Amino acid sequence: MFSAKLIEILKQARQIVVLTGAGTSAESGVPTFRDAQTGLWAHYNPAELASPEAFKRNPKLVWDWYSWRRETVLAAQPNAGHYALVQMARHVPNFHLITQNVDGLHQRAGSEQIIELHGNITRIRCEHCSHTIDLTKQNLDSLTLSDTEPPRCASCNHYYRPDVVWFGENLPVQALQQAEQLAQSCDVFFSIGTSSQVYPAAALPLYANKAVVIEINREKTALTQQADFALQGASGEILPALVECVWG
Ligand code: BJW
Ligand code: ZN
Repeated sequence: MFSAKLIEILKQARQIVVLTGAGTSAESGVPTFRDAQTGLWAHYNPAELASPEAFKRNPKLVWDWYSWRRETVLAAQPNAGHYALVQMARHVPNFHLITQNVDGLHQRAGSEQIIELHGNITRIRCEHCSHTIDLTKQNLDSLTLSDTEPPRCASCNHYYRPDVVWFGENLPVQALQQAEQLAQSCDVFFSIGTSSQVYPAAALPLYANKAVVIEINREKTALTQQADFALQGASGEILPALVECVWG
């Protein structure tokens, strides 16, 4: 299933960096970003809801979209692809996981020291004073909920918003710098389940100029042509098979 050359490269690898995107969680039942528009939300364009302008225009609409997605995420379980990355980390001297995902499923699978580039949907933060609430630890019911607007911060009365990075907003500076440095120094760079359309994350494989770049995706993407190896298929199937083949 995998070429002997690929297996040898991975066996020799000293520093692996993995960048994941929404496709990694698809087999957990979490819709990918561009598919997050089913049912009630079919008429909305995700790219237009994930912006500060949308929240300003219609805070309750954006709040409700995220509440709906948060429920899906909290009910989902990590899949075989998430667990395979936990295994991979145990076999490689230097392993780093960078994710664009906001669902926290890598953490729940047991991956450690994850670099989150786009925040986390299970946290909310005050849009003004940044007071943050982790909704995996505290229930939303503890806030005053209204039918017409998002909950308001107890200390400054501004709205809470999801603690994620919207289009037009800067990524967390330290996380991005660390991700760029890791990409520059690694010998193998995986890009898994991402359409490679959203910057600056999509540029990370370009920083990995000393590395063998391996893509795992169901479809061809903007990166496929430049990748050294493009493994086409579901990450929940390919990753466990690859880890077993190389380190099993
Ligand atoms: C499977 C699978 C299976 C399915 N197995 N695979 C340079 C050039 C052009 C534009 C820009 C640029 N620099 C910045 C910009 C603007 C913008 C941008 O990139 N726009 C592009 C769309 C053109 N970037 C930004 O605004 C960023 N901020 C920034 O750069 O600030 C400075 C600045 C501002 C303004 C101008 C210039 C500079 C912020 C980006 C924040 C992204 N946030 C989101 C929302 C997070 C919260 C939420 O979830 O609601 O993050 S957008 C969305 O995209 C989300 C994702 O993390 C991110 C990436 O998506 P991903 O993961 O790739 O998912 P999909 O759905 O696109 O693809 C899924 C893939 O999985 C597909 O390929 C499937 O085939 C595959 N798949 N099942 C394997 N089982
Ligand atoms: Zn506040």
